Amino acid sequence: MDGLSIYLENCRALVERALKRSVPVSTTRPATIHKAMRYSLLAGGKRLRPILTMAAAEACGARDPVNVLPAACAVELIHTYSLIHDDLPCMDNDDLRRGRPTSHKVFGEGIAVLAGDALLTQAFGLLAAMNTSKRYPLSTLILETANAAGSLQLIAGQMADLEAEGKKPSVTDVKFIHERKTAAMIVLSLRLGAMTANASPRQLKALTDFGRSLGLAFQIIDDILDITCSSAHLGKSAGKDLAAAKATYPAAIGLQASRREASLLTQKAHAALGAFGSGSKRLAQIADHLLSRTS
Ligand code: GRG
Repeated sequence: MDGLSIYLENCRALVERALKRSVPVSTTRPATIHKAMRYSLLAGGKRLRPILTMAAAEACGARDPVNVLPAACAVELIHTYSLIHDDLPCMDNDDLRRGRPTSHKVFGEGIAVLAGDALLTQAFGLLAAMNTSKRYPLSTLILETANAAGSLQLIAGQMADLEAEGKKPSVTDVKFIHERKTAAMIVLSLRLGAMTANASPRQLKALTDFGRSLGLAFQIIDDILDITCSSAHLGKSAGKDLAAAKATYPAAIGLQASRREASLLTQKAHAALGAFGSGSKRLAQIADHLLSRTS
């Protein structure tokens, strides 16, 4: 394994252990809700967002990754909630997620809604119990998170995505959706890591710029993979964007131009890291890794 693969595996192992402890065990009453929360949360997934939280903290000089784990878990809980709700019949109506039947297929719609609600709520519980750094009080971390998950960012992106279905999308519309639906949570992941590590304002701004470019590139690659890969390979339903006439980069500008755009955005992400020197090595490697990913 190369250095990055080992780093990602180590981060993932820490995150998995912390995630297992972040929600009640599945025998806790009422058992079904805790089973449903754990079913989706512990179903694998790349754990990209918590890894970014850890790598951002490291870039800002954090020595012990353990301090950042509650924030890393909080972003993964919010991400998992958004996937459960996005898969519901009233949204994207998906049967497959992280290589398994979706939450509502296993537990029914009502429990899937509640499992998402409970994960979102627990994310704020994890943040509220954190130790914070000198520059960034707890209220700042909580407000950042509420903004990124709220009706101006994550929900705004999902809302615009629903409204755009079936219409020929302009690249401006798709960018609006992707920046909110995907990039906002990636920016949040990085900012929470940076804040936990007491980042300077300059470091925080650099990581925010990095996250905006990386987040958009990540979603463009996701759009491309939806067309070029199978469901079995992705562990989620492929080909749905075209079938549902979703607002995607390939639909707006074609596959080749989308690949070029993702590559340009990755270069932009690298440029944003200029101020860090070798401290941001892992973030730079992750950006390249995401550009060339095949699942
Ligand atoms: C329902 C509030 C609400 C929001 C939904 C996250 C989302 C917004 C929709 C899910 C579908 C989608 C294409 C989201 C864009 C972000 C994205 C690419 C999610 C998948 O993230 P990965 O690839 O998934 O990191 P894993 O399973 O690896 O964590």
